[in-house]
Amino acid sequence: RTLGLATSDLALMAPAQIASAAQQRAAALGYHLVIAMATPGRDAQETVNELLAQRVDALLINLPLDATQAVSIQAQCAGKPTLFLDVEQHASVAQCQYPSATGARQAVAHLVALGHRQIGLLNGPAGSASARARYESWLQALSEHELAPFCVLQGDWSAASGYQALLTRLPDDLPQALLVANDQMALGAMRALHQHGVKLPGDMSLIGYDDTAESAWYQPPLTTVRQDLQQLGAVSVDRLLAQLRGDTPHTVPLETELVLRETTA
Ligand code: IPT
Repeated sequence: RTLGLATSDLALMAPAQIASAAQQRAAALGYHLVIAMATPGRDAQETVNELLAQRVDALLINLPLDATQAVSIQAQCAGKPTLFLDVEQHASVAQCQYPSATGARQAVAHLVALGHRQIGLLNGPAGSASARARYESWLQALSEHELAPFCVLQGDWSAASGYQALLTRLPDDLPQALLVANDQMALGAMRALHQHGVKLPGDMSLIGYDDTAESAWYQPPLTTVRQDLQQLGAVSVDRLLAQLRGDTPHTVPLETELVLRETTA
């Protein structure tokens, strides 16, 4: 009665909040959840091995993986149920992920409705399946309004990287609005904008992605694409247990939601 969670760095808010929810759900259902965290210089295989060595019965994999890597991790788990949370959508493995297309469309439609045409992007790291999916979805959504990105910046998910990315455009090479691949980078971006006297939302609009528990407490409170991380943690445990028992999982569809706060106008 032990489940494993292989996770991205828990210093990041989203994986931490997913792990917390998964832990609580597993405990409520009488399961132990052991966690193995990716660390620099250790590949996904080694992280998963740490769980297999602890004789877990089934595994949640919240590590950024392309399709080939995911299939080989699944093979490594030798018939134990696996469920992937951060994998290329076309991968032929069991997945539990929020689709990026809806969130991107919601965010772009909101900015276009506000009259913005110069829309910049702040991407997550190139090695992340979910970051690439968000980027592709933004491009698609922009093209549906006959737009191309005003600029494309990149960070590594951290607030510091969002801050650095904005410094490359400041003081005045800014879009009318910026779509950011996660709320932590948006936090750093907001700090850089504040330092240069750029007012949100008066001078620029900003939309994050995730809606972590902190995002309502930014100054100003962050408009963002919400993935319910609490729900993601709980639902992934439910689905993994259904796989373990051989039940057909009653699949709750996961849908993002645009949460309007105070960084867009
Ligand atoms: C994804 C978050 O959206 C992003 O902010 C970052 O924390 C990343 O995880 C870390 O890997 S959520 C994941 C389930 C795709």
